[in-house]
Amino acid sequence: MVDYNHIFSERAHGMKASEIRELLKLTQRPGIISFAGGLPNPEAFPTDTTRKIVNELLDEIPQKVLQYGSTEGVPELRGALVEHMHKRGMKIDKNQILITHGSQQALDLLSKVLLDPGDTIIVGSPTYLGATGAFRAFQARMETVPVGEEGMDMDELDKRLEELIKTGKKPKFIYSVPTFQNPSGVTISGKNRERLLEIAAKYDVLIVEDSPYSYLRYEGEPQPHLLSLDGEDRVVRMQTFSKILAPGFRIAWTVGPAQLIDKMVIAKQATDLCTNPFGQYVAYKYVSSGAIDEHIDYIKKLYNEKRLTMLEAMDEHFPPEAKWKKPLGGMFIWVTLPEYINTREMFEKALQCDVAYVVGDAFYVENEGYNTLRLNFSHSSEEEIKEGIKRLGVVIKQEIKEKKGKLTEAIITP
Ligand code: PMP
Ligand code: G9A
Repeated sequence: MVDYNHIFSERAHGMKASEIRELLKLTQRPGIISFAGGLPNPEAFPTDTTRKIVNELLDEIPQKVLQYGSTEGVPELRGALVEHMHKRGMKIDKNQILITHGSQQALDLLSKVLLDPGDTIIVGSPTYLGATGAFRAFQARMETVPVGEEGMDMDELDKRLEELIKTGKKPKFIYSVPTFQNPSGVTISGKNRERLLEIAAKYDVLIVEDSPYSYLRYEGEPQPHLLSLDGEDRVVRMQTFSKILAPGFRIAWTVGPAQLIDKMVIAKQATDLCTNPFGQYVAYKYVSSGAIDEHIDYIKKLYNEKRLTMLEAMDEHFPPEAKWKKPLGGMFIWVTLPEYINTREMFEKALQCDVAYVVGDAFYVENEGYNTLRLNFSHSSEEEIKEGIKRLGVVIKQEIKEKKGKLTEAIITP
């Protein structure tokens, strides 16, 4: 038999399976209540409107929707997105937009055109594991900066950049999910957004603004997008239809300096030629008719109710040792347990009680966060949220009791 381990590239050896993707297989088991994957609620899929749009497209332009499209994306969707972004304070041209198969592909293409093996980049601690998976596949050296209640720690970022540059390891970019971050739910404050742009300019590094959740705000005032604050072609912004329409279409858009977008287009030619035109035309109809805005209003209402239900259930069932912050938007609640708890060890026990979460350490590049976990509140029904949080509350209380007992034993009997 062939031993592939001797044949795989160095790059392939460095790749790591996504914990979320692996968990998805596990949590599809009947009876399990999963707060793991960041999945939209199936109730939120606009099937009637989509059916109508699909019929219209097949009647009106079958020769376009079933044909190959241009690598940049179909012109109608790119045009509609330019207008959509203008209305939200982002003045961009059509040649600054690339349509990709999800933002995940944009992260991959961006890495493909910017990263050589061993290049340094900066990511938050914690940060989105799908992004670190893409960066790792291109053999990036990831330096981390702590993410606190106001997002990335700007003093630490400034210090770290200075040190890295002094030692000849200038980062290519800073990767950030500035609004309702996955996994922590935190948003970078207005003051810190300006500071981030200043720091990036001071050290001349790019900023990757990955923003799938900015439209899902349930409370508080919107913060300016990093792209709107940028006057130097320093920011590349990613948005996706996955969380506001349906991830099944796999349609997202990246906006950035034309020079960078052009290179990503060439990289995409070698990857998949073009993003699926059928899905792009559906997305175009949603954007150009304004149906997307109506749909966003609908899901915001739905997800807000689920968020409040989960928070209320957590207040009722979680012990005082568990800590979390109320997220003002997005899809996640980030929980920190006492330091003597390992959520990876506890995961097996949760599964036995038919409830799942994502272990927090999966969102850290370095060995950290073993006492944290991420809960998704968008996917489950209200009933599942109440029941699942009750089950998880029992698991957490039991784990604390057990581990605390062991800790006391160890202190008493040295
Ligand atoms: N970035 C972040 C921060 C995400 O949370 C996700 C999805 N969970 C993605 C990118 C990828 O989204 P998609 O490929 O579905 O557009
Ligand atoms: O299904 C996926 O991998 C997308 C979800 C991401 C997440 O749970 O953060």
